[in-house]
Amino acid sequence: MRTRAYIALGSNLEQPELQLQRAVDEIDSLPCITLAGCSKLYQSDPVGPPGQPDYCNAVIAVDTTLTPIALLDAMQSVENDHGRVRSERWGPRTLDLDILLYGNEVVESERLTIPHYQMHLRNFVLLPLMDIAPELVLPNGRSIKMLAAKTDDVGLSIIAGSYPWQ
Ligand code: ROI
Repeated sequence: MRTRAYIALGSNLEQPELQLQRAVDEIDSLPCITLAGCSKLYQSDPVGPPGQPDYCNAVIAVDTTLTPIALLDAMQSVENDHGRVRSERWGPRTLDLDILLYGNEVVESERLTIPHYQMHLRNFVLLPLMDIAPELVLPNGRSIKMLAAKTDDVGLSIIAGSYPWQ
């Protein structure tokens, strides 16, 4: 069975735009995953410890036959291929791939929480999601449109339109 999932991409090290472009291409080429949509490319002020570079952010939709945990493994292996080192909490990173949603499922395990626990708070997630899935509704019944209306676009700007960005 194929499930529509949404993944947030973020990078603020080593040519962030290129990191995100490459990551989308790599995810699309994985077996069991098909790219179904891609937001515009955004630049955003860092959330977390100050003094780190601005981020590039985007959100993609994928159709996959992988289970949530297998999808997490696949995303972590793409992160690792991009030289991701897990050090400081909320510190700078070459590539972050967060599973936001997996169909209408709720997952609460040691490794994985779906929906992503902070997605409703982050304009760099909600506004890219609005690009590709404005009618989306979370498992708890809250709509992306309503959540996006409650956020603002402070610190967020569009740096490229439709995919492929470069
Ligand atoms: N801040 C921004 N703007 N974008 C991100 O993708 C991002 N990712 C993170 C933290 C460190 C919380 N801050 C971020 O993981």
